[in-house]
Amino acid sequence: MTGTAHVDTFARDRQPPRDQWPELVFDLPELRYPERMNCASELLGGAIARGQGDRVAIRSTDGLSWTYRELEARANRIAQLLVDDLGVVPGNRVLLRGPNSPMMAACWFAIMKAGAIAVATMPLLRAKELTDIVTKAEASHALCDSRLAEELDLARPACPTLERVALFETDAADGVEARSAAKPSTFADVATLATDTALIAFTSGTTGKPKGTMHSHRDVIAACDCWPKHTLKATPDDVFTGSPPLAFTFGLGGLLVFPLRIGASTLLVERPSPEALLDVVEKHRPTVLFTAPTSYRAMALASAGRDLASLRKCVSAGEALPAATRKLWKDATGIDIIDGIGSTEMFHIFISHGDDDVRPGATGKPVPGYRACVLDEHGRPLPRGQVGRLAVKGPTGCRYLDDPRQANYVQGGWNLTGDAYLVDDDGWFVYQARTDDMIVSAGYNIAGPEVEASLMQHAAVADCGVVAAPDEERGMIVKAFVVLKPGHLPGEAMKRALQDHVKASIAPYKYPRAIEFVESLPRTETGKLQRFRLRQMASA
Ligand code: 3UK
Repeated sequence: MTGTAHVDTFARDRQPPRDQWPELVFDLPELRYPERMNCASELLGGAIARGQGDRVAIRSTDGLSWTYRELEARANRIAQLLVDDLGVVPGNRVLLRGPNSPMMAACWFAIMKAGAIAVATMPLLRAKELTDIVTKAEASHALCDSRLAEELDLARPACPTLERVALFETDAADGVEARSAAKPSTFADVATLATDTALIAFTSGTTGKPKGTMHSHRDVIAACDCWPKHTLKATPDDVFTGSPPLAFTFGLGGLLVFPLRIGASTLLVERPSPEALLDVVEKHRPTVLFTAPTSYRAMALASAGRDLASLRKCVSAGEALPAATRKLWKDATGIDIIDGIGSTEMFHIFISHGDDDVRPGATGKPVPGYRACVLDEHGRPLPRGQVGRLAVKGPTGCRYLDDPRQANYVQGGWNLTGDAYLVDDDGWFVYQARTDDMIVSAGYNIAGPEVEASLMQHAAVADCGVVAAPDEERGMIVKAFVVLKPGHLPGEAMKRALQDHVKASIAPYKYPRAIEFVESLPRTETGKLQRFRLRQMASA
C-alpha cells in the first residue's frame, strides 16, 4: 500500500499551498518517525507493548478508572461502531463534543484508530458556533455527550453535511455505550501515513470566523517527544490533571496524549473551576497540574488550609503569567510554575521555563526541538532587547484548513504567532503583548500585560485587565479594569493608590490614567482575557 490511508481526501485537498507551509525541522534524533504511524497505536498499543497495559491510564473524579488495556478495548469497540454502524471511512471528519471525561477520551482514540479526523469542540459552544465549525470542516459524523446534545440538535438543521450523530454518557439503547458493548474488543487500527491529518483544532478566535488548524498523527507524537520529554520530564508514576478542555490542544496534550505517551495516568475533571481543582487536588492527590494563569491566581488566593502537597509540577499557559501570580503560587505550594507559550497552530508549548530555571516575568527559552527568534516587520532578525514579532519553527507548524490567513501566520517558513516579544541578554524570551493589542498613547508603545503585572503586585488587586481607551487629548490612554479582593473598597483613594503603585514599579508614563472597578473580567473558556470586550467597554 502506498500513499495516504484517507479514502475521503477532504483535508489533503484543503492544505495550504506548499509555498505557504512552515519549514518543519526535526532537530532531535527521537523525531525520526516511520512513514506510517497512527497516534492511537503509538500511544495505547505502545504502552501495552512496553508492559504498561495494566497500569491506570484514565481516571474520573467519581472514582472510575481504566487501565491502558481497558481504555484500548473501549476505544476499539467504539472504533468498530464508527466503522460498522455509522459508516465512517478514513478521512471523514467526526465532531467530538463533551466535557473532559474518560468516554470523551475513548471516543477521541476511536476516531484516531478509524483513521478519521477528530474535530473536538469546546463544551460551551452554542449552535451558531457549532454550525460554523461543522460547515467549515464538512463534518459527516458527531459523537456527543448526551448532556451537551441540545445545542448540537439546534445546529443540525443548518448542517447538511452532518449525517450521523451518536450520543455517549447515556444508558439509551441507541447510545454509544450500549451499541459498542456488543462489538469486539479488538480493532485493526487504520495504517495512516504519519502525515495524514488526525485532527482539526479550531482556534478560539476572538474576531472573525474560527480557523481550523490541521495536525497529523506525527504532529501529535512529535509534540509528546519535545516539551514533555525534555522540559516537563514527568514519570510513569505521575498523575496529571487540570482544567483545559480536550478540545483545546493545551488540554489534549497536557491531559491526554502527554501522560499516555509515558505510561502515566490522567485524572479528567468535568467542571474544573479553581475551587473544584483545589478539591480535586486534596482528594485525588495528582502530581502534575495544567491550568491558566487566572486559575492559578484564584487557587492561590483560596489555598489557605488546603493540602496541595501532592503536586510536583505545575504548568501555566494560555496567556502571560504575571510575576505576582508566580509568587502567590510559590508561597502557597513551594512550586515554581513552568510557564510556557503554545498555540493551537503549533499544537503545544514551544518556549518554556524549565522547573529548575526560573525568570519571573519571562516566558522561557525555546523548547528542545524548536527554534525561536524575534523578527522585525520585514522578517529580519532583531538584536537582543528589541521588541518584535515572535517567530518559531519545529516539527509541528501551522496548516490552516483552506484559509487565506495562512499567509499571515506563516512567512518565510517561520510561524508568526502574533505576539510581540523581546529576547533579553540572557536569552530569555519576554512577552510584551499580542501584536494587535499594543497600546499607543501620546507616542509611546505600552504593553497592557506589563501594566497588569504591576497592578497584580498590589495587595488589593484580585484580577485586572489593561487596554487602550479613546481620549480626546492623547488619542489613546491606558485604562485598567480592576477586580478588588474582598475587604477593599473602590473609590478615588483606591484609584490613586493603584496609580501611584504602578508609577513606582514601572516607567511612570505607563500608569493607567483611567481605572474602572468591576466585579469580574470577561474571559474565554480557556482562561484568556477578552481584551476586545474590554476595549468595547472602554469606548462605550
Ligand atoms: C498566548 C501566551 C504569553 C499567545 C496554547 C499552550 O494558548 C494556546 O493556544 P491558543 O491558540 O493561543 C495562542 C496565543 O496565546 N499565549 C499562550 N501561552 C502564553 N502568552 N505567555 C504564555 N505562556 O498570544 C499565543 O500566541 O488559544 C497554549 C499549549 C497549547 C495551546 N493551544
